[in-house]
Amino acid sequence: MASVLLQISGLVKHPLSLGWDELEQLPEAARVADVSQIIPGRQGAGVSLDALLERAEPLPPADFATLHADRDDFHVSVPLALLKGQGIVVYRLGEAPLGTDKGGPIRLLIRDPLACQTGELDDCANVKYLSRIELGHGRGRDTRPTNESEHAALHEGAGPASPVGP
Ligand SMILES: Nc1nc2c(c(=O)[nH]1)N[C@H]1C(S)=C(S)[C@@H](COP(=O)(O)O)O[C@H]1N2
Ligand SMILES: [Mo]
Repeated sequence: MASVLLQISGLVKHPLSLGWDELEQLPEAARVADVSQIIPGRQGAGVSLDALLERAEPLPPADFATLHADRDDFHVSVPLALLKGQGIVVYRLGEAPLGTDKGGPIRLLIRDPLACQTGELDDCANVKYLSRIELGHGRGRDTRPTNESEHAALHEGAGPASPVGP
């Protein structure tokens, strides 16, 4: 599978274009074999975001990571320092790629998220269909809902209650 699943770009020494094979080749220490053991109710396996960022090597002025889901134009920008130790990049379920029904092919999961809108690293930062991580200086694009009605509308649109998909 040669197609690129996730790119890491911006203020990094080594921009990365990661496909299935590159993700599979990451060492054991980078791997999370079963995300349900860490975050109850979540499924799949992946790698730590820290391991990917270590390989990309953010350059000194970089202090924000912007997580882009180009599929549905959803974006989250969080301080790099807060992400440390928190991000799991889930990309497989059993032997298969993570399905879009679970936010695949790449789903970011935060180990200890705050409730939506209570802080930087909240549930809303669990980005589905993650396609690019852009390192930058200062906050980047962030389209997370900022109030309850926006939040409800977003969930309505994404949820199974919606009669027509995007
Ligand atoms: N690409 C994308 N990721 C997204 C969203 C979205 O609309 N698009 N919604 C976010 C919000 S607001 C929340 S609360 C969580 C919900 O995901 P869950 O139902 O798996 O908990 O996904 C987040 N990730
Ligand atoms: Mo949310």
